[in-house]
Amino acid sequence: MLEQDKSVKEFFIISRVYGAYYEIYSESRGTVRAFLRGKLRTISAEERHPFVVGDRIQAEPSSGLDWVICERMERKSFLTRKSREGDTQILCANADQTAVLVSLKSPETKDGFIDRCLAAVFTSGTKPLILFTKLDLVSKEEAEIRLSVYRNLGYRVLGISCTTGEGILELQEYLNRKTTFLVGNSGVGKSTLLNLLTQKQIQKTSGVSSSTDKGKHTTTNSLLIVLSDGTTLIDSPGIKEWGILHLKKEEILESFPELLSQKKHCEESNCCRLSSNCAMIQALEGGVITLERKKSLESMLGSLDNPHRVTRRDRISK
Ligand SMILES: Nc1nc2c(ncn2[C@@H]2O[C@H](COP(=O)(O)OP(=O)(O)OP(=O)(O)O)[C@@H](O)[C@H]2O)c(=O)[nH]1
Ligand SMILES: [Mg+2]
Repeated sequence: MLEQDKSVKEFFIISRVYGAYYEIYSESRGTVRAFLRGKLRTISAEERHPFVVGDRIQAEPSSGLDWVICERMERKSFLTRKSREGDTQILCANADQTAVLVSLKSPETKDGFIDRCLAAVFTSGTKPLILFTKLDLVSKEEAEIRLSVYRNLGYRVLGISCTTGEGILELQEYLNRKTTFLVGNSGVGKSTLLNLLTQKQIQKTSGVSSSTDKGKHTTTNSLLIVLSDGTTLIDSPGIKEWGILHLKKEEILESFPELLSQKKHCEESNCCRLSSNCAMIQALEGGVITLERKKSLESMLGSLDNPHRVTRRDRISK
């Protein structure tokens, strides 16, 4: 009897999270619906996101076609954001890499936004990949100027167009048999890319607003899709602002490659907590970083110092 109990548990990956239930996937079962076991529901009340897309879990069959989630495996990576309101959100678990999608035009993705994403990716256990999308909307020269900033810093950078297919074959090599989390501001083309790579219209997409030049927040739940060769993609809702309050000051500095590379000049092997001897601080003041990137870094550090900054919008709404 005991033997039989053990054998009914099966491994799955969480592929979508709804309020009250989950969709879980395994190669043999495909996608099925699941609920949390009672005991796990109490854990879930304490930890805000104990089960997220990408989590590896064990589940057993329940009544009807549903399954019950019994256990979560240890996460090998996870991507976090923490907003000014103090909310910590885990966006996905166990991805090998995070593809930060940056739209070259319509909507605009600012470098400051990219740097915040890259700082969060830096501590996540996933490798960054920067995908500049909508290559068809700008000239080669314009694209090259933006791509080269991050390529010269040592990032893996690729320009793609879902409209013309440019860069897609090369991208597939980067994605091959890995789990990739697709992230970016609304309208950059995350779902369009997922549909193109799966060759199915799985996700709804919609045009960018002509009045604001912003995306319409079409995707509302993350979705994990496994292709026939095991390549796994996770589409996610557009991010307005990537709160980085979960990061320490030294982690933010280290997420800038031009500063991280200076750490070899540090006298102490452990971080000196950014004293005046810190090689990264000295490099920052010595000008190894461009003015634009220094500004972006200072804005990130500023949001740590002043997490409850009152914005103009807050004042108006009071
Ligand atoms: N010209 C051009 N348009 C594109 C490209 N990729 C996507 N689009 C368009 O951009 C718009 C937004 O695409 P989505 O895939 O919905 O964007 P998203 O990132 O999933 O947006 P959210 O779900 O709101 O986060 C759609 O009208 C797409 O057709 C591209 O390579 N070139
Ligand atoms: Mg989408």
